[in-house]
Amino acid sequence: MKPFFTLLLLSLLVSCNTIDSAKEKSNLVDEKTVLETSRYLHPASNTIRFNQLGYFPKEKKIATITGNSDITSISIIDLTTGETCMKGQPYDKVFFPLSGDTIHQFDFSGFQKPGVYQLQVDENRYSYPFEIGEGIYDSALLLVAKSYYYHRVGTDITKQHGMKWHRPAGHPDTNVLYHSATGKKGFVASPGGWYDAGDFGKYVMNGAFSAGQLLHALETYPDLCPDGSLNIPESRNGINDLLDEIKYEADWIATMQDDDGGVFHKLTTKNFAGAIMPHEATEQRYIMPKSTASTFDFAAFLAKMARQYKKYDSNLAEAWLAQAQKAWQWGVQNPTEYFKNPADVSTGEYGDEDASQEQFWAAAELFVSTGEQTYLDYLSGNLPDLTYTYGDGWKSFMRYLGVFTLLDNEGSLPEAIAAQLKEQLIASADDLTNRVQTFDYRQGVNDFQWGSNSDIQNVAFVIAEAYKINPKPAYSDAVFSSLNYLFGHNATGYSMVTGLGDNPPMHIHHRASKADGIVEPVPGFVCGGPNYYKQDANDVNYPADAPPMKSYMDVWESYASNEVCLNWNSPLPYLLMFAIEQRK
Ligand code: G3I
Ligand code: 9MR
Repeated sequence: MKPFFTLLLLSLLVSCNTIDSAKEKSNLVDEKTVLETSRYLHPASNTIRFNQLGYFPKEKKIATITGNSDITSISIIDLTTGETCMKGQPYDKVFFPLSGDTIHQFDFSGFQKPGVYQLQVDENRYSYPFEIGEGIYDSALLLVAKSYYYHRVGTDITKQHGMKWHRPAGHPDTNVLYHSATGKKGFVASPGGWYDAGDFGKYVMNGAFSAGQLLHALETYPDLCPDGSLNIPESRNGINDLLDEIKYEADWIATMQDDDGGVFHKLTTKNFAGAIMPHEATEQRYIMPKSTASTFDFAAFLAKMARQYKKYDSNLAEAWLAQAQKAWQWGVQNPTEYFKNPADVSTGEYGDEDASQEQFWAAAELFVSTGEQTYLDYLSGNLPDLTYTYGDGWKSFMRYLGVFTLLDNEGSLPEAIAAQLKEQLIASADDLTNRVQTFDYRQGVNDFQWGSNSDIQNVAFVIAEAYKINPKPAYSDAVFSSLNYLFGHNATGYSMVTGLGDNPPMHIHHRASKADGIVEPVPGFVCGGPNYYKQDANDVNYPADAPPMKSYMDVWESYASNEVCLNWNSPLPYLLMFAIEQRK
């Protein structure tokens, strides 16, 4: 039976809101919590799709039953009593074009009694067990936020904090060589930070962006990952644990600035390593050339971080802010330094040939952190278009981050700008909500690209921000249904997050998970998800003619659908926090 941790949370869940409860919460993120297995009353079939973490009592609840058979009745069985507590009728069959399935749906929104249940379809088909309750996301939030700890570079992942996934430190990065394409010579130290993904690279583009999304969660919901909640080395140091974790990345990113203010694009080997543990990957690492996009991205993140950190260490916060301002100046003077991999390098490129979004985000954070007119002038003349396009991930979600920061600080903006941004954000959210309501499993995406799971979350992120301006139920429903997709209400039957739900990915493209000899992958990671373009090498056996929503394989070989990555995890703490706040 696969590991999961849905049911065991029932007796353990605690309020996520107070520092007083942090001690109990840290107990949740431990090995026992992750590994306990379920007690099914009836063997389950994964043809019945829904959110494997469960539902809030008052939430809309729709199960989708695949398998093309005619279904006449569905019941809800209470697992504590074994009794049938509701009988219902599915809707008529319909065809789902994105998954190629003919399905029935069953709406049990009216059933609101907290408990643990299985759905019974006709005589002998049963779903995974599921919970109805207000605590369904509390521990999931902590596990997902904690996943960044496992990405830490240059430090032991200890048994105390890493549980069974403890491992020796990898990549001290104290002797990193300047690649000749930088025009510089010699070695430099650039230690720490997070691994980007399944690979061991450190990329400013994606690191700063992901940290920015996490910081936005922290700014919006400052109390939901308090000190002591994540069981990381800094727990109990008087600082919010999520902020401590982000600082680990900030300390590395701050080392990536050249003397002239420009920021080096990445720190990687020339080629990807094999499937080995971090400490076994000892190839020479290089600092790669500077880029405009990374420089603005760096400026945005450090300017944002400075605001959060100043109450703990004002000197450090000031130093970061000064670095951010210097980066801004370099970016303005060097607007078209687009990064391309040097000829002898094949690690991730993270290229961006239009740095205007990074610049907008940087201007927004710098303006809010300094109040200086220069930044406001830039913002006023460069308000972005907020029409959402798929693939709006690390490259272009940055403009939204800028807008969110500005609207969170509306008081410092000229009224006309605030009004225009709000109007555009609402228009974007309305469009996206309409997409959610239209597409098969009620997810906001119908073009499934590399990292589609992040696209789905980013759509929900925009909608959740619009909810701040106009708290209408259609918006919160759309966010919830995106979470439902992620945790199992989808065409694959997987919960897309390791260690969460009854059927999570087990063979992610993550080198440590592949090489550590432990059956369960490192927990709390969102995998990339269905990718219709299937850009893997030719050794992945997707189902024949896999339709878009089924272009996913839980195998190590599928880096194009089953890798994990900083920016695929980073919207999730925010979305879970949104949900937790809406649970009543
Ligand atoms: O947007 C186009 C779409 O219009 C087109 O129809 C489709 C088919 O050709 O391609 C789409 O672009 C793809 C893009 O991802 C967005 O989906 C590119 O082909 C594809 O090559 C690109 O993949 C990127 C991948 O690196 C390969 O470079 C991913 O965005 C990016 O997230 C991923 O990032 C990697 C890092 O390089 C290294 N670390 C791991 C990380 C995650 O896999
Ligand atoms: O493992 C690599 C993964 O981390 C990257 O995101 C991906 C795309 O750049 O590439 C993977 O490496 C593969 C390489 O591109 C082609 N040969 C097989 C490698 C995976 O084992």
